[in-house]
Amino acid sequence: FITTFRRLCGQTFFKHKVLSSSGPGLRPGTRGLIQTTAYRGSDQHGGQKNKVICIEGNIACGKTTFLEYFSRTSSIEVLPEPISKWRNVRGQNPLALMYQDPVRWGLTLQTYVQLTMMERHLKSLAGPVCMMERSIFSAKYIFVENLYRSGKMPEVDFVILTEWFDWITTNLHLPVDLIVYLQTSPEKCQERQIQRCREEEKVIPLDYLRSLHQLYEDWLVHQSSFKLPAPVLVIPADQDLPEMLRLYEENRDKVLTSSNLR
Ligand code: DCM
Ligand code: MG
Repeated sequence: FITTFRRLCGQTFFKHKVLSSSGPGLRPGTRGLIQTTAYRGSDQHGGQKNKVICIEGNIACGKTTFLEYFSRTSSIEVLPEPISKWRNVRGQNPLALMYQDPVRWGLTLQTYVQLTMMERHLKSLAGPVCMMERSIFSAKYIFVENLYRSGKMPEVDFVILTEWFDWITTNLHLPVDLIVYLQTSPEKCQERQIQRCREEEKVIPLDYLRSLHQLYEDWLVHQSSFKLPAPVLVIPADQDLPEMLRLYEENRDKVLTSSNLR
């Protein structure tokens, strides 16, 4: 099975020997899933390793603008968050449900976020250089953590999401080369979030943005909470658009060359 898989994909996503038929939860049927995913290996780009850059930051901090800028001005592939899926999965809107009643629907949304972000990471390996919006890591360390700490996620839901997350990150190879943190004040995010006017987000209070901000700062700046999957480049992002574009340009080489770190 491992041989077939390697031949098909040119790379091992599974870190350990879990691909043997006795591996944890991987029945022979798993092979079908892998066969249908045409992901190429991270070391299959003319002998060059592919590079994955994750753009992180609070809600409405300007990640999309950053992604669009690099998409327009470079040849790298860009993978935005799969938010259209979170707003519509077979006619259901788990994002709206989560904002309406986080205690009831937090697990529902975050289970789906975890699945779709895992897909994004696997897709990012099709490189050669790929920039993705957020990551499976911030989904867990920021959003799930925040729901749990604020008492809006029951312990059993948190534990189950954690088990899933640990299994995925232990058994799948989801490499990240660089994290770009767009650092904003919660007040600026609120201003931008009100401007963009996404229906589901109308109920977000400033305190919610403040909690997410603190979790982001502890993770990426103080580096005191959770393990970092990659080095971090911090870009202050409170300025208005022309100044932000200038800063992106100024950081362009750092973003594109420090992704050579892995
Ligand atoms: N979101 C969430 N949980 C996650 C990731 C995102 O609830 N793990 C929400 C926050 C925002 C929206 O999805 O409402 C993403 O928008 P943005 O990219 O501006 O943060
Ligand atoms: Mg976004």
